Amino acid sequence: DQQEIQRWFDQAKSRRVVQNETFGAYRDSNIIVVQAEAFMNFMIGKKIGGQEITPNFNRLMQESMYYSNFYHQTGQGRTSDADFSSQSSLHPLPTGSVFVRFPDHEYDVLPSILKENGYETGAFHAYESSFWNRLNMYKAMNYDHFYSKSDYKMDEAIGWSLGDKSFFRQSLELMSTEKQPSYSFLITLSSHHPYTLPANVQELDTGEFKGTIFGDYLQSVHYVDAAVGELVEGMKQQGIWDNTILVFYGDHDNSIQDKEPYEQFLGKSLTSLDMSQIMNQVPLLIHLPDGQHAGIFDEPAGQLDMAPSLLHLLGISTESYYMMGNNLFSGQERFVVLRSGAFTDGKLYYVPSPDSRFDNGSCYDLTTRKLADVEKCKIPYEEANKRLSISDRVITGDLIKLLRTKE
Ligand code: GP9
Repeated sequence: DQQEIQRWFDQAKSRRVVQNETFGAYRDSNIIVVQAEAFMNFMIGKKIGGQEITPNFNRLMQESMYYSNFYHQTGQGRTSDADFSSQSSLHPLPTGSVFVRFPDHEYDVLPSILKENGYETGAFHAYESSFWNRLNMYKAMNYDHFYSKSDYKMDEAIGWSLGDKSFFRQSLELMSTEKQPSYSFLITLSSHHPYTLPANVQELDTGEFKGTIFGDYLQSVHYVDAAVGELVEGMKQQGIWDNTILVFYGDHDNSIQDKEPYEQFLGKSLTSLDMSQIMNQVPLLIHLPDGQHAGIFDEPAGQLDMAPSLLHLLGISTESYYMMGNNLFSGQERFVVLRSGAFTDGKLYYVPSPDSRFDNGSCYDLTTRKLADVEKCKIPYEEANKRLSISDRVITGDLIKLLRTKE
């Protein structure tokens, strides 16, 4: 069992660890990662009544790497799963949250690795520190600081807590006291379900969606987008724009499952494949300090890919780490497995059936966007399940510690 797991990680390493021109190209840059609440991909670049939903994101996209086929890989642990997968490059669990169930097990996580490499590290989230067991988990992840609700002045009340505009402004102030290079992980909250914003911050005319949860969702995303615009301005004023890698991604879907508002918004009828992609895709944006490598990248990618990719840019080898995600800068083909057992390699897209029987699942050909013979998905299906099972065994059995002693 352990040998099989070790063999899988060795193969993953040979795909991931690459010395090319981007390896170390941004050595010692500061990093700010923004994990945005329920921030999905379908409304990026879209307008309603002539008004852009995400004008700031769209502008930033021009000088950033935008991953248009990026998937969240979360399960029942929702925001905490997105956090766990992005920092550890392992899958979340099939039930519950790793943060709650196994905070004391060993993982190769970004804050801890960066701290070992001379970074000052901080997690920022203006909510109760105990939620999702963050206080314990962030200690275990070796963050130098965890700034939670009590570290912020509640000067802008939105939804569950502080509005994201104030959250970003105050987070930048807190960051300015840290030594560089620094790693800052910011978790937003204003676009949390049920998405109701105070009237004075509603700046989007949601037209036909006014008074619906879908309209409220677009409204809240528009507010978060404005906050992101202010964050970028704040970073420029603070003099850190040119020496910081800014990463922005959505944590998970908005829980609005009903197909109709999406069809109405996008102006077309949607297939099951379209809906599955809409509900599982979140945007990923990477802005490099010199604005290089900007463009739209449509090969599949997922949250597990963040840690190995950032470490590659910083020139920190991931050779000794137990990570499962792709290195987005390796030039290798990518395979993305979702917690539900769905997967894609960019050519095929498989959706499991509720009874989990392989043949009852749907295997789509992404070129025709039509159903293909399910047998076409057989080999990647086995690989996807192997990955989920290895990840589960590593997490629940605290295997990283054990595997490392046997190296
Ligand atoms: C609360 C926030 C919400 O701290 O992270 O988490 P969610 O309910 O989206 O998982």
